[in-house]
Amino acid sequence: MHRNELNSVAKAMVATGKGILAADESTPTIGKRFDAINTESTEVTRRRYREMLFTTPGIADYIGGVILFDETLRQSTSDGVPFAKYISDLGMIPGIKVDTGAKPLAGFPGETVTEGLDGLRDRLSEYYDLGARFAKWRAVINIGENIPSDFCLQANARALARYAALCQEASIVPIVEPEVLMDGDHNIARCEEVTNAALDALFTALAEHRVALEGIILKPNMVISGSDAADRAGPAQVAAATLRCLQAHVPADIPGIAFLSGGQTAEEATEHLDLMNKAGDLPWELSFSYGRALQAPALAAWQGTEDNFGAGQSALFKRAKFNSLAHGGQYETSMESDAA
Ligand code: 5MM
Repeated sequence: MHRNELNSVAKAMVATGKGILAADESTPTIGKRFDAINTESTEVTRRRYREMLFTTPGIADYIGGVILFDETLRQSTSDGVPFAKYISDLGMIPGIKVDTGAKPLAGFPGETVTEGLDGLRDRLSEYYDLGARFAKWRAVINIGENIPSDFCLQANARALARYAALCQEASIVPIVEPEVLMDGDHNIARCEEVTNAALDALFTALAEHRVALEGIILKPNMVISGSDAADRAGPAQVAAATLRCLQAHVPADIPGIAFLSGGQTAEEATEHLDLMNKAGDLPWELSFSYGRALQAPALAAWQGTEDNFGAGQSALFKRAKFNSLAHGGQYETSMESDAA
């Protein structure tokens, strides 16, 4: 695929008012989500839950791309339409998580490196045939005493860049996700310092690996206080620090930035995105690629029962709509109670 075709797909994923639904939980992760609502995780229940999300009436007005897990990409709706076809017929773009998870980095206690490069060229070719037009790879960076090490940032940045180059070779747009975790009691300044270093390593590696920046989507964390920090920074500070960090590192060639939510509440994730978009002219689309911040209310409403299928869809619709408004800087926190 030529660079301009990759660019067209990337732009469509984060077009005005649109964002990405991250529904690519691996089997262990979706198992934890289902445990929390006392629902058994089986191939059947996982398929039905994902069907609830994707068939939400009106969802395609707010969602440009849906990230799937391998199992889901091979599943179909109750009417027998493959999910990838169902999603693209609605005008959304199907994507696939291709990493095989963050594994302990040997010799570096407390740090991880994401695996999945072996055989990736062949897997990408199969995923393209199954309908995927973008992919996702998530690096996980932990903040702690004396970590992250520079070596960990470099190892993860190089893996992300090798993955991105392979995706573009296969005519697939890579979502590049270097996640600095919120876990810990660090302050927002420490998160900013580590996010700056992670983005610096990433863009150096992307250049070295000759990745076409106009054909990727960046999926970063927001710059935010640790979840156990004593005095957590407020929304205005989060928005300002995140924009400062992105403006210092992300070239204007990138068509879009789509944040992960990382453990923020659904409402926080929407408000932060909105404040950044209200701040003014930005060189890239600033959108969302939320997993928990889109799905947590839907899971809570669904509770694993058919009776609540519609309630789950309504909960997802509300978050998708509010995040769409936030992408345009047109969300107000008062809308949360108005819509209750
Ligand atoms: C949806 O969760 C994704 C898959 O996680 P595992 O590989 O651990 O099962 C995850 O990568 C997600 O796409 C991103 O972290 C963004 O999700 P959040 O919940 O942080 O918005």
